[in-house]
Amino acid sequence: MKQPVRVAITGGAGQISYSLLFRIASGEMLGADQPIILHLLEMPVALEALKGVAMEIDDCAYPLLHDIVMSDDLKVTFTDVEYALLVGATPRGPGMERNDLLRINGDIFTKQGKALNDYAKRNVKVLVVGNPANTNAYIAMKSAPDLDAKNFTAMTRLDHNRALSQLAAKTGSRVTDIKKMVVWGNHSATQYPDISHTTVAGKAAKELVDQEWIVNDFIPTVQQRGAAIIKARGKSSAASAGYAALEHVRDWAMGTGDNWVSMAIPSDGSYGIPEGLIYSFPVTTKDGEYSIVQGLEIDEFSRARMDATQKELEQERDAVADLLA
Ligand code: NAX
Repeated sequence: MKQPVRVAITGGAGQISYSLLFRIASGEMLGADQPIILHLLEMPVALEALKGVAMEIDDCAYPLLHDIVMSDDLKVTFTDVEYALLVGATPRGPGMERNDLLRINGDIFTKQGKALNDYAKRNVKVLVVGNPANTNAYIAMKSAPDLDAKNFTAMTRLDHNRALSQLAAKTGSRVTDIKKMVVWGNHSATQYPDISHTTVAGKAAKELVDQEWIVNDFIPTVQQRGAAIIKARGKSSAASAGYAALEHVRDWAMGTGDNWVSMAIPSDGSYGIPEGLIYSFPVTTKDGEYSIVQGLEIDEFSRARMDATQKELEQERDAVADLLA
């Protein structure tokens, strides 16, 4: 049997964690032969609720789960962890400006980045789910100078999965028939779900749907899906977000083969995106490393949308610059 790995999840008592933790403990993220120790972080006020979640996890008697460490202390949570799923964040409250939200979460992710820098394993893989996810990941990355910047990522997998399912429904196909889906940019309403390179059962997706549907239906539906779910359910996406987080880490750790997935990662300058910006790209993964899919032709329509979401990310980055000085 392998040695257990320590997996940190922040916001352990929240609604995303309530679906995510059980699946991680069952082995769905890191494999059926990988024992796990869960490290769960919460705010002091939610520690009692977290205990309740841990009781339920205990009651599943998962064979792979060796221990659960619960704390409101960053050192306890991040010591020796190899995976860190940063889910907890302050939600946008009534009357709160976008910049206020950036700065409140900026403070949280500065501290978490520093603690990862000081206490986590050197190969720790970090996924930021808490919004604004890309910029929170940027802040954590910049606050962890001793860790490889490449190990800081943010989640656009939910957007990617939403795009797959919309296109499958439109073309009457199965999601497994769809290859080479791409989501570019920020996890926000400026994101650009792009089917220019996508195939459906081997045929170019763009030949199966018309441009009018792409512009007026597909792109806005994927961009606004989070808001549509809040409107219908009265709460934000949780189980789908938890599953996307699991898939993001699973694919990063275990490999995608030649299938493309979308991950927000520090740009290496590919496709003209400024270096270091946490921007969603199409990637493949192998042996625990991701690589950006190279050589895609970017037409004018795509470029304008990729630029718009880049601009938003640059504005977010600039709004928190002084926190990192
Ligand atoms: P909840 O409010 O249900 O849970 C968040 C939990 O985090 C709470 O229990 C809270 O006490 C805890 N928390 C807050 N600040 C913390 C801190 N500094 N340290 C430790 N714990 C802390 O939110 P939930 O629905 O679980 O969503 C979590 C985050 O995911 C939100 O920021 C949300 O906006 C974001 N999302 C991101 C998505 C993505 O695709 N990237 C999609 C889903 C989701 O909207």
